[in-house]
Parts: sequence; structure tokens; C-alpha cells
Amino acid sequence: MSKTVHYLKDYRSPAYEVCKTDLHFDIFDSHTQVKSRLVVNPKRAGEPLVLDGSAELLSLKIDGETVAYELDLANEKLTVRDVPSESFVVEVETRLLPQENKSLMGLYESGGNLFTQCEPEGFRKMTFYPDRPDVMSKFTTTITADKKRYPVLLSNGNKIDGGNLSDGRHWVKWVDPFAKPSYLFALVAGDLAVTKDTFTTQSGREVAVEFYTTEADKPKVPFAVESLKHAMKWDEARFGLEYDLDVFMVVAVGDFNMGAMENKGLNIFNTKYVLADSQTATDADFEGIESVIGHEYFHNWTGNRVTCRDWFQLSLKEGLTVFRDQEFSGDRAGREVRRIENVRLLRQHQFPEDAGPTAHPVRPASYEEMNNFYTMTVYEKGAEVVRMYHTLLGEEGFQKGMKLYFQRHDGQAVTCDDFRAAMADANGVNLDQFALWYSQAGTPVLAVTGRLKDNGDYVLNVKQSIPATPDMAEKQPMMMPLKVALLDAESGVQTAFGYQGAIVNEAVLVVTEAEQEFTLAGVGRKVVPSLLRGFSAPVHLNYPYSDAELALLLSHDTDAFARWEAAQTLYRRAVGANEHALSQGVPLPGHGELLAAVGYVLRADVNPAFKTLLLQVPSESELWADGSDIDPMRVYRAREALLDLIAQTYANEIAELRLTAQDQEEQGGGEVYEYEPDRAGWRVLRNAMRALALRAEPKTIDFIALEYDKMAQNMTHEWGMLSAANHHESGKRNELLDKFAAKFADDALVMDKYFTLIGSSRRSDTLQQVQTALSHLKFSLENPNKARSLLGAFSRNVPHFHAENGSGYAFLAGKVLEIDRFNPQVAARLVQAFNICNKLEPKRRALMRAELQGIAAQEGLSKDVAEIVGKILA
Ligand code: 0A1
Ligand code: ZN
Repeated sequence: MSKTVHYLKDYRSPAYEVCKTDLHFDIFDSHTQVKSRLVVNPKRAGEPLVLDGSAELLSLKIDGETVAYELDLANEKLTVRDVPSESFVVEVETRLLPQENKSLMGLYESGGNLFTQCEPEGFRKMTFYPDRPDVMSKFTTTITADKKRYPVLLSNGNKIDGGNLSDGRHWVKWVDPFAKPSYLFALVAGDLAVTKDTFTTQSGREVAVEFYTTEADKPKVPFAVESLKHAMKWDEARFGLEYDLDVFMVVAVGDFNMGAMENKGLNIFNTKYVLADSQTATDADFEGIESVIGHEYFHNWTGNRVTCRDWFQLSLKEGLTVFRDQEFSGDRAGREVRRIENVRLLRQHQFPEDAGPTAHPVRPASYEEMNNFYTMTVYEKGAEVVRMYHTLLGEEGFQKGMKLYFQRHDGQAVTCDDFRAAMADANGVNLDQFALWYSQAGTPVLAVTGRLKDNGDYVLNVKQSIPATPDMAEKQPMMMPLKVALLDAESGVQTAFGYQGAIVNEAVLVVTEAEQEFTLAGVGRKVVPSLLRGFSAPVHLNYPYSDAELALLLSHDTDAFARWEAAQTLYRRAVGANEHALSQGVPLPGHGELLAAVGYVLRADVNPAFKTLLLQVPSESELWADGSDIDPMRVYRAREALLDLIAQTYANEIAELRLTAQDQEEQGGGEVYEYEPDRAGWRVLRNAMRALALRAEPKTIDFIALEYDKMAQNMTHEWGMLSAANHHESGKRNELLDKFAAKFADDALVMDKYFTLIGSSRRSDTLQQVQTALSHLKFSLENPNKARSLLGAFSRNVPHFHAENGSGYAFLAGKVLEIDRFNPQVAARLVQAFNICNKLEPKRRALMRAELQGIAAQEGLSKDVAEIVGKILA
């Protein structure tokens, strides 16, 4: 297939705008017929009219007449050369086969019901249309279908009419009063139950809240409904933003490529982010639901009211909306722990992306397949970029910027530069240099040193560099906030200093140069700097701390991130030392200082969720982020050895802490297990201690097996026990998993957990168990949640995916090809497990490359997978 690359620099505004879009969907058992009527206005008359589309075209008319057109199937473009120079009407008729659509883009069937997914380019699978976000139009949607089979017919906006037709059919008409791009269109038709509630906005309007699920799933909906109402209230309180339609609908679907979708007034969600009760969802699942419900709801303003001019600007809505959902979750509960979790996510997934073959800036300069750009960089690094405005300008300044952004751009499709301009203009500051965060990929490195001058001033020297990425070799220094404080080197007490004419305990230094010095005045004593507090910029920070200085930060810093980071650095050093010893074939070091720090953490009086984070050793992917010639097994063994050492050294303390956590959790509410942040903190600690205990003493699996039924009234416990036992080589482990699968055979989301356990086990027979699971009655490669659970987990399972004989690579490559035939998006996500290829030691690199070459040579390969594989092999 010839490849087409789309470039940001080639952007041209649309030659034709669509003022009105009337859609008509006639749903039949065998097919769906779509009629569209567009009122089109030339902006540059004389240019050909180009529509995007790949559906089966039945007819095309302009002002009631059939016209000549050219169809370019490869590029999914329809061109009409001769069109009227003034406003005209385009009518298109297409025919769809939603039952056969396994890509889950456009109109597709799931569980007998019909759903759409249009972002980014799914609308063109249904009709021919200028399918680009800067064409905004007012939509009406009429749907007809059999009333028995499809009693519920939904689309965007307000339902204004409906009625019965002959032969058992019925119809409804929806009108969306807000102009929107085609990617925000949605339609749902089916036999669904509804859970209703209402929300009264701050201005006193009553909004109907409706959640659509299967009848059987209704009991699992209330938490999501509450989450939505919290989100609606929070957006009013913190951002002054109110909902704008009479109804807000959420529909849950079991087959969905992503988490959820913010279609105007009609959000469509993966069931994973709607359905929960304490028997089937973990505390982490509850937290995920609250944050994704928030995320999609917040898009109503940041994404829908103000949308993206083109897909290169995706982070305009995604970075901003992730920032907003992070703040929502932080304001709801556990801000500091949440912040650290966000940083971990970024480090585990975005840092490797930024250092690998698919690295791209927050605003990519080019793409082959847009679906490949729903990335950690666009979302998570994009959110960090938004957070930096917030750190630089403060809450008040940031809100001023938001206000101006909406004043200027409500109802428009705009760019990341427009957002930056609003932030700058509202605050009277110059943010020109900040633009580089949108155009330069790669994680910046800050090398910092500090010295106490004779006059008592403390001077921080900051050097920044940005590594080369495949798209760009030379980079310019960027503007970033570096939040700092100073701790007395003896007492660990925070020390005041003079900065910019004030005496402060903390300062935000604005880094702009390749090398820069900052003077913190009047310190006059030996201090340890606390740097990058709150993770104030998405960078690697190097400072030559001694282990003792890290221990001081860990025990005394008032910034939770900085404390956690001190522990992370100690762990990283310890794993590094183990790796070195393993490569030299000498005994592993004793790690006295690290163990002392862990001992301190185990005893420390800190909240249990934070304690759990402090005890977490960085994952392999964080540890080898910037490595080369990586031997994954050596990193794995070095890390495991450290965990074993910790578990054995502190076996008693761990057992004790497990009991404390149990007591505390039970004190919080006796036998009733509900999600509740404080108790969730004790449970997460209890589970972490359980895993460490089992590591130190494999025999405790008997204890788990014994107490399993008693404990298993709550998924957080059940999950904690199973994930601890999951690596055990005994038959007991298999029995526990079999029992779990039998107990939850009819619960699709819990079965996802079962398949995740199978895929992530370190047992020696894991590949074989994964292969067996593929033909499990409840497994389906066509369901993205299932494919991700089993295969995604396997691709992160270091000892098995990176098996020395290449069996893990070959297995995954085979599945990528199989999935690619029907769902390129899911295949393209999975194949990114191979991103590490060129950083591996030569033997594994060769094995991986051979698999990648096999994939690349496949006839009919999707452009989704071709783009990723092409970049790795380049
Ligand atoms: N805008 C959604 C993400 C999304 C993107 C593509 C999809 O197509 C399969 C679905 C959802 C969000 O940020 O939540
Ligand atoms: Zn989003």
C-alpha cells in the first residue's frame, strides 16, 4: 500500500462549510440505510468539493440532480469538480452493514445493539462528508427501526419528536442546537435499560441524567451516576462551567476500542468505566470510573464547545481535559497520592514513548494514521504542559486564561497556539518560548548542582538539554517551572530564603536557558535542595545527591512528590547496583542504606496509600527507559532480587503492617464493603503487604487458599489475593484462578481480570496458559477488552514476552496480524510492545526485528500497524 503522510504545515481551511446537516438512519435487520442532506456554503467557490467517505454509495445529488464525481477509494475521497458557486444542497445515500463491522469505528453492532464511534475519522464510514473537525454544523438526526428490537433510539441533543410507523417500526427525531464537527456525532439503537436522575445547575436549570445499560447491569450504575453529578458540580465550582443541554446521556457498551467518547450530549462508554459494585470492581476501578466520567463530561466545554481546528491539535482538548480530570480527582480525594500516580503513569508509558521510535511532540507535525496519535504524549504529557501554565500563572491567572479562551473561541475550532495566546494575554505575560513544548519531542534533562557561597547565598546551576528524537536532532531550550525549596542539611527542616525580593519557603524558578544560575539569598547554612517539587515539569532531573541526602528528603520533605522521588532514586540505584553485580557474576550488594530507608517507610506515620507508593520499586520499563543494549532478564532479576531482599529483611514488620491495615480497614465500616477513599488506602496497603509476605514465604499461599472464601466478598481483596498468588508455581494457584473464573463466568469485566492474571503470571507455563485461554469460552479476540487483558498483559510480562528463545515475540506478532485483519486500532496498540526493539541487546533485537519484518511484509496490512512497524524498523 502506498503511504500518505499528512503534515501540519499543509493545513488549509475548508473550501466549503456545511451550515446544516440532516441525517436519516433507517435501521433494518440486514443493513442500515443512511440519507444525509447538507446545506453547503462555498468559502472558496471554484474549488472542487471534496468529501471523505468509504461507505457503499447509493446516490449523490446536488440541488436535486445527480452529478458526476470521482471516487478515490485508497484515500477515501469523493470529488465533485463542478459545483454551484453559491449555497447548495448535497444529498447522499449510503448502505452500511454494521453487523460485519469489527473495527468498532463508524456504525457497529455489539450485543445486538447498534453504536457509533466517529472520532477521529469514523463518520466517513457512514456517509460522505467533509469529515474534519473545523467543519462545524448543526445536526438533526431521524432514526427509524423496528420498535421491539430497537426500542431505544438515541442521538445528540434533544429529542423533539417521534412516533409509530406501520409494520412495527417507530421513529424519533433529535436536534442538536450546538454546531459541532462530525467526530462528535453519535447514534445508539437497541434494547437498553435506563437509569434516570437529575442535576440542577448553578443557574437553576434541571438537567435530565440518563445512563443506558443492559437490564442486568442496572445495579452497577449508581456509582457512575454519582460521579457524573460530582463532576457537573465541580466544573461549576472550580471552572464556572455549566452544562448546556436539557439531557446528558451515557451509554455503556462492551465492545469499545478506547475508554469512552465525549459525543455531544450522548457519551458512549466502555462498560469498564461505567459499571461497578464492590463485588466485581476494585477500589482502583471505582477511581477509574470517577475520573473517566469526569474526563468525558469536562470535554463538553474543552473539546465540544471549543474544538480542534485539525487533528494535529488533538492535545488542545485532550491535554487540557486530562489536566481537568486530574484536578477533579485530586480535589475529590488524596491529591498528593493522585499526583504521584499521574507521574508514575507518565514515567512508565510516556517517557519510553518519548525516547523511542514513535516519539512525537505534543502537537505532532505529521501522521499517517490519526488513530495512532491517541497517545500518552498527546494526553499525559499534554496534561503536564497545561499544568505548567497553571504552575507558572497560579490558579487565578490560569482561570483568567480559561475565561479569555472561552470568550474568544466558544463555538470555534482552534489551535494550541490560540490556547497559549489566551493564557499569555489574560495575564500580560510573554509565553512565546513556551510554544516549544508543542513542537519538540523528547523528555528534557535538567542537570542541577548547588553551592553555598561565602556570603551565605545558595546558588543553583541548572543545565537543560533535550535528547534528539527521530523527527528532530537539534532542540532549543524550553521554558519551564522548577519548583524548589531548601531543607536544613542537619535537621531536615525547611529553610527560608530570599528570592525576587521576598523571603519565601518555596519558589518557582522559571528556567529558560540552556544553562542558568538562580540565587536563593541569605541561606547561610548547609542545605539539601528539594527540586522539581510536585513534579513541576515533565523532565528527568539529575542532582548529585548522596544516599544520605536522599534519606533526609524521604523522611523530612514537606512535598509528597519529592519524598516519593527520593525513595524512587534510592530504589533505582539499588537495582542498578544489582544489575552490575549480576553482569559481573559477583554477589549482590547488601543495600544497608536502602534497607534503612525502607525500614523508616514501614514505620512512618503517613497515610496508607502514600506508604504503599513509597514502597513501590520502579517498574522495569521505568528502569530501562533510556538504556541501550538492554538485557530485559537482567533488569528483571535485579529488581526481583531487591524485592526479595526487602520482603525477607522486613518479614515481621510486613506481617504486622498487614494486620494494622486489616484492623484499620475493618474499623472503617465493619462488614459492609463500599468504595471509600480512606478505606481504599488501607486496602491497597494490605494487598501490597500480602504480596510481599507471599514473596518472603511461598507457603503462605496455603493461608490465602484457606481464607479465600471468607475474604472474597469484595473484589479489591479478591484481586489482592489472586495477584499475589498469581506467580506461584503450585497447583493451588491454578485452583484459585479456576474457582475465580467459574464464579464470575457471566461477568465480562471480571473475566477481563481473569485473563489479565493469566497474561501477567511469571509462572513457567504462562505462554502455554495464555494459548489455552485464547480458546476459553469467555474469551474473544474481537472484544478489545479481552484482547488487551490477555495479550496486553502478556506483552508487559518481562520474563515471558522477552523469553530468550523469541517465543514471546513470535506469539505476539502472530496475534497482531490476526487482529489487524478486523481491528487495526487494537493491533496497532499491541504492536507497540515492540517499540523497545532497537534498545535491546543484539540477540533479542535480531529476534524482534525478524518478527517486525514478518509483520511489515504481510499483504493487506493496515496503515495503523504499518506506520508503527515502519517507524521501529526505520
Ligand atoms: N476522545 C476520547 C478518546 C477516543 C478516541 C478515539 C476513539 O475511537 C475509537 C474513542 C475514544 C477521549 O479522550 O476520551
Ligand atoms: Zn479525552
